[in-house]
Amino acid sequence: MSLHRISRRVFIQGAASALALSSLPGRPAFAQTTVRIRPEWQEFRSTTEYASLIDAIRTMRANTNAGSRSSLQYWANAHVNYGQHAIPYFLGWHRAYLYYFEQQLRIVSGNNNLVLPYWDYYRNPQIPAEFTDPARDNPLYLPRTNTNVFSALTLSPFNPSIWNFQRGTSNAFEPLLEDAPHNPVHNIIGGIMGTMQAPHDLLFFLHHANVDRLWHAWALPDGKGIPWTSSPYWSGSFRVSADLTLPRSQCYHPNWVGTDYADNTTPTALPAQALKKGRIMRVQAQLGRQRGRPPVGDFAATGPRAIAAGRRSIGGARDIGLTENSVSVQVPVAQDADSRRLQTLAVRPRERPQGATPADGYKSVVVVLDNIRMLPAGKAGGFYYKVYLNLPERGDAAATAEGHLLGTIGSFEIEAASHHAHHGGAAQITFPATDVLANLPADGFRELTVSLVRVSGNNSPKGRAIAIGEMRVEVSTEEAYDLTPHVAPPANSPYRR
Ligand SMILES: [Cu+2]
Repeated sequence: MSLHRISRRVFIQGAASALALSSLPGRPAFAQTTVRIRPEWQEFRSTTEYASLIDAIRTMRANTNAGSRSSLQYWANAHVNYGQHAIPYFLGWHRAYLYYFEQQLRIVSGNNNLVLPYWDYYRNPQIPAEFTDPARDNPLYLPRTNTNVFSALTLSPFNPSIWNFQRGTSNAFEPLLEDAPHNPVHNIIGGIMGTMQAPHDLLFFLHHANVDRLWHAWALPDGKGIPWTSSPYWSGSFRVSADLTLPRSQCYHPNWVGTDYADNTTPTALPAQALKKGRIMRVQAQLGRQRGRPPVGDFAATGPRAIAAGRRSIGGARDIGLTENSVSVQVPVAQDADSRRLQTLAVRPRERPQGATPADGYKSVVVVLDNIRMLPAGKAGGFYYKVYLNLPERGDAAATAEGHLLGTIGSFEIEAASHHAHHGGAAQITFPATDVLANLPADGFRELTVSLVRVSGNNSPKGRAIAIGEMRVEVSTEEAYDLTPHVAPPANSPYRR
């Protein structure tokens, strides 16, 4: 297999340098002439580059000068201060970030052939053994809460219906991939991986190389719904750190940052751990077959009210504590007008009768987790929650759960939200719910139920781990669907070759 890899590398290097990349309209003038193949960890560890990577990480961990690009602290700070999470460009920003970090690895190691390997947890969800050996001189070892990420995995982003790219659109890949497996891999591992300081753990970079690979694999062969580089979407630059920027458009395709992957296929099945003790684990969570939704907790209701311009709460509940047990939260819809709004919004724009527009200018529904924070029992991470809307009360909730899923929450998302909140402000996590609502049977909408299904690893904590000040359902004047027609990339796109 390495023979194949080497010949491919040589071919790509030759092909790329022979092409006058900058002469094509819409294609940015980038100087990348070498495309290096990032291998999977199991292959990488037997290459001569392995020792260079270990050396570089040992050096960068020992360097405590946060102002130096040769310290891991520099990269952790860049991620904390400039990382884009739960907002547009999650994938593009991290591609730029890996590009510069990989260059730094080459500088620190002095090995110009060094590349970042990726960890394909869809093949092996167990953290590679090199990372879990607690020997004092092992620069890859850090204390982590769990060592297997099987329960973080999902095939949802690779469903053929997921064709759009940008968030704010239905069927969009970027927010879906960020939501899972990206966030839950951070959360299930826990320790520093469950925080914004995650780049202290080399596993962060293997995880993100895999996320980047999955993006490219999904986009093949035709670029799917990724806007072409002439779109305003790609104008401007990413700020990667205090002193590094990269044109956004350069992150359209991995070759433009000098990267390709040993395997460019999307996962088609969950790994073997899916079959434990002869039993198929269906939603990898506590949603058992024939069990219905988790029991409804006893929470104080909050009333409907205006939240901000264009945002209205139609009801909620306050002081919700999340433990190792799953729980459902009931949201009464007290006002008839709000029930009617939900009824209107539960029909996708293309399926609405002609002329029917959402009442009062409200165009979307969101579920807001306001003033959400980690409690001491949850600080070491190692768990997350899947958030569902209106799971069936009885019967096989697991069978249809996918269509009810709003997203996931764990320490990683909560910390990211805290960074976005202004000084002393409350962290808020918002899940788009319009498209999920449109999947539900229209039942009058007198009440909504949000279920928080706990997903644990082998070593996850017990007790109150997360507190939510208020969970509420809001209608908003923001558009839930992108109805602009998609323009296919031109013939000179690397996704058209
Ligand atoms: Cu990440």
